Amino acid sequence: MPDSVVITGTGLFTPPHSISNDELVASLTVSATRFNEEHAAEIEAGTVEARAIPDAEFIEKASGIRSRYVMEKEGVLDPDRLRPHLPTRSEDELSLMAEMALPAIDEALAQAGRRRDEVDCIIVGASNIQRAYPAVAIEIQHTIGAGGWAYDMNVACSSATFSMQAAVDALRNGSARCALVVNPEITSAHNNFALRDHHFIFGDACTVAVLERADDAVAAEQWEVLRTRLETKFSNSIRNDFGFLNPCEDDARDPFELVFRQRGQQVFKEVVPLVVRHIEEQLGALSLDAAAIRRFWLHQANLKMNQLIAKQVLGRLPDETEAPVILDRYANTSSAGSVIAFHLHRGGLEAGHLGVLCSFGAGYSIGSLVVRKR
Ligand code: CO8
Repeated sequence: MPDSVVITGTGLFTPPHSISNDELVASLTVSATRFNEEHAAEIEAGTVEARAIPDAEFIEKASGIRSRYVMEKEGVLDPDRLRPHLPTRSEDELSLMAEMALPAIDEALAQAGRRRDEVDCIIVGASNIQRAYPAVAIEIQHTIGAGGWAYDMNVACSSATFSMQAAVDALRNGSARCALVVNPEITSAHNNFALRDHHFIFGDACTVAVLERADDAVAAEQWEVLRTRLETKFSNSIRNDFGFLNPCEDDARDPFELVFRQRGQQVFKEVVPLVVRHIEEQLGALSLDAAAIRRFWLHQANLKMNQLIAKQVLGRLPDETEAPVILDRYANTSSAGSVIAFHLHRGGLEAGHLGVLCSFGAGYSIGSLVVRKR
């Protein structure tokens, strides 16, 4: 097929610091206990709400998460701070998001058998971009000596699949020949670690995928994109109000009250049926039965959620090779999650085998690709 597009390589940057549930719970326990002692009188009078004490057992049971990687650990675990130390960089220094992307880009390009200067399209997709402009994607393009064009986009946890569809479209219409989809997620900087309901959910990572026209591809391993599908449906159940209007608002709000928040149970209930229907329609359009799919690389937010989605799509519980789990070690890395699963768990599949890469999250947004190993 002349307009066939293939994924020819993937790369992963895993930050150097891991935080276990026990470590996270210990620091928030100190912080919450201290707060409650300091505000004992107001709490007693009912004018201040006591802070809840977290529980490591709850976290693993409710989510399947055991640990997460972060760009900086000491600040997150400091009970007086509860957020990473990320020193200000000058304009002459590489931005943090570009820096974490470089090792993943090189790994992905090596798999694809491509040089940095052969890239002519870079799309950075993430749930938060560290500045409005110049685009981090353009900074990466400049740093690696790529040609063509680059831009940033944000569709929260679905940023990877949405940017992959954009890359597929660009390759098919001839506006690019070698596209990089880069998903640098520094979730630790937009999570409120003081909130018991949210402090355990996220982790940092960066993934990269190389996409090319099948005619051009030289990689030893290639995954043909049979179909992409994107879907959005407005919801306030996952929200982040941090933005450029904040300093102009008349009622100033604490920046850490503005970052990520969600109604987790509602998200779970509403998103599972949407994703199941999305995958069924995606497979239906290709006249494929779910039984034909060897692997589901799903968004990594919650283990029970993924088991339920896979169970409803397959009609039975998946085994661990069919719907690989990486959230136990990485937690929810937003858009990077399903790509990490694809990167680490696509071994053992043979030519002709089919898989589905699917992400879902804030917006709501759902994106998926059906791929076939060549
Ligand atoms: N320790 C002890 N108890 C806790 C803790 C904790 N750490 N956290 C909550 N509890 C308590 C609650 O307060 C509640 O207490 P009570 O019954 O007294 O009210 C009780 O435990 C039960 O809480 P929940 O009902 O919230 O527990 P759930 O079983 O629903 O599990 C989950 C919570 C794990 C969050 C679950 O609801 C879930 O995973 N839902 C799906 C969420 C999801 O997929 N979200 C997608 C978000 S990602 C995205 O798209 C945004 C991208 C932006 C990235 C932003 C990066 C920062």
